[in-house]
Amino acid sequence: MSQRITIDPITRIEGHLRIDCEIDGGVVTKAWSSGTMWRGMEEILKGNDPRDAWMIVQRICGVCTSIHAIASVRAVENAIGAKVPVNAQYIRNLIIAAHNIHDHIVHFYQLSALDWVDITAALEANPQKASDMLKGVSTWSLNSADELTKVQGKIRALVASGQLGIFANGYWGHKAMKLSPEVNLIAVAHYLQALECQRDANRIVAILGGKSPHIQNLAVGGVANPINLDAPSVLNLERLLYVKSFIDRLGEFIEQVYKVDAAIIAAHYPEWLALGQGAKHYLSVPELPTDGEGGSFLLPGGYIENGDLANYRPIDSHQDAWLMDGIAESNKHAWYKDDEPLKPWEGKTEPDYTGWQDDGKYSWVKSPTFYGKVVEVGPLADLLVKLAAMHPGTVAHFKQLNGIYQALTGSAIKTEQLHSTLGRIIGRSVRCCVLKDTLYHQWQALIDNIGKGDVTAYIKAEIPADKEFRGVGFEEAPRGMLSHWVVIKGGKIENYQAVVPSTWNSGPRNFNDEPGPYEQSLVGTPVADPAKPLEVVRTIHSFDPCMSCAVHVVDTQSGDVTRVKVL
Ligand code: NFE
Ligand code: MG
Repeated sequence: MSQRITIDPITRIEGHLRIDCEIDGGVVTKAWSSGTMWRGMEEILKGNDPRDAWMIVQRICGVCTSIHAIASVRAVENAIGAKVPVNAQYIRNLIIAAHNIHDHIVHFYQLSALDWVDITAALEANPQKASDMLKGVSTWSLNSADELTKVQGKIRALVASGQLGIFANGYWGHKAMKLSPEVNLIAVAHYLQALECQRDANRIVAILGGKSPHIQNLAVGGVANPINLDAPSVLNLERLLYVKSFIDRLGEFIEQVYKVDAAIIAAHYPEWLALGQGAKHYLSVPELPTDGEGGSFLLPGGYIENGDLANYRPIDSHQDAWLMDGIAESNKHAWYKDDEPLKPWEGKTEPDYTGWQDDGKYSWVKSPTFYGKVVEVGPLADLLVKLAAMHPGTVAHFKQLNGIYQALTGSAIKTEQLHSTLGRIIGRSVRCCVLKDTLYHQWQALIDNIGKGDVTAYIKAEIPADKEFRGVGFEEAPRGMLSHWVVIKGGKIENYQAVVPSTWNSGPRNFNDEPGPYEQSLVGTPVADPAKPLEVVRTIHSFDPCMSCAVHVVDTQSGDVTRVKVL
């Protein structure tokens, strides 16, 4: 007899996500992913100066704020052919890298670790034994027995108080939890230390961007940071050295803690290398442009079909016509009209709420496709594409992580095993290492360029009112490929669509009734206790859902949207 479970809401994510599963014989046989929250940004953008759009659209999300802002200025710059000074690219790149690192650290430790770590079991650990386990793989000073003893004391006090606070409502003691008490203790210690380190990443964003979340320093045509190494109150040497101090601290945490922990978690749950496979088609875009035209990038992008890395197709530019032509969104199973796929510049967002229909409409998230295919975006796509491209940093960091895994398990992770729940977790850790390297690189590039006497960070961009423009801004965001599409007429915004990473991954069945990546990834997952579906949550969390991004609904044309009543 099959059984239906509904998890609503999924917690430790951003926004409102409902997951339904049909379970038969202890295994998920069918799944539905539904964005249950309606938002509307549309009327605000309509008729605005395109140069202001970034400030508005970064309110799509409080998590990946600067990401939307940068995608937006890129879209407008692309539309009008604006050049961007290299200093501005470097400053934006530092913000992108720091922001992504922040996001990944928070995901691994604060949002998903508790799916694998049993906090209360850490009480049985021997702190000295735990500390000894890390000798040889990590030089992190806070792995000492003293430090771990202190952390154990904190947990003991929490448990004794009967109020687990931030650790309340976990699946403690669940059969699917497999870490030893010592590894649980290490993970809790790093959970707490990560709260400090993620702040360092955000400080980099705040110093360069004016504040975080929601940076203030962008402009179509560059950035608004006045550069003068010797003057007060501008981007000067003191501030740049301050940024560097945070890069150094972050770098150590990522190398000595995050990379090691990702390998240790994987080594204790190797069965999750065979579970959670999503769409098996992967898309990512090149990121961190190093010239004013956006023609060369530090990190490669590409497309992989059917998981076949040998047939990977590189994407070298954000203006790649093949990339742009392949993207469409459809609404057959989403609560909007226009079931047929539409290209983003022609995209519409007219609501059509029907209530939940298993075989009809059941989500506010649209279904994006690439040449008609359901594709996964995000850290796993990013990892596979970069491995296929033989990106040296990615290859080296993955090898190192895999070395720790192999030392613990006796065998190495094979590339084919990365199409999995653990593949996403490993992908994020490797990506964090790579981005940390780019922080050093871009910081030095900025210093060197300013040292040559170039302090230009902005070139004023004019938008002629007598022409119509179309532009697209791509970005490799923490959850994957993001694109903003703008149509400009009479100097004002005529249409604006964002095709967002979590929309790609959390989308419902598409116009061919093919399930989206979340939905595909759940089929075949064993569920030990349907009343505590920890296994389902593990895989969904591995995508790091952000539903306010996924259901942003940015459309400037349909006035109807503001009159709809939801649920
Ligand atoms: Ni709201 Fe986002 C990222 C974007 S979304 S977090 O990363 O773009 O899916
Ligand atoms: Mg959209």
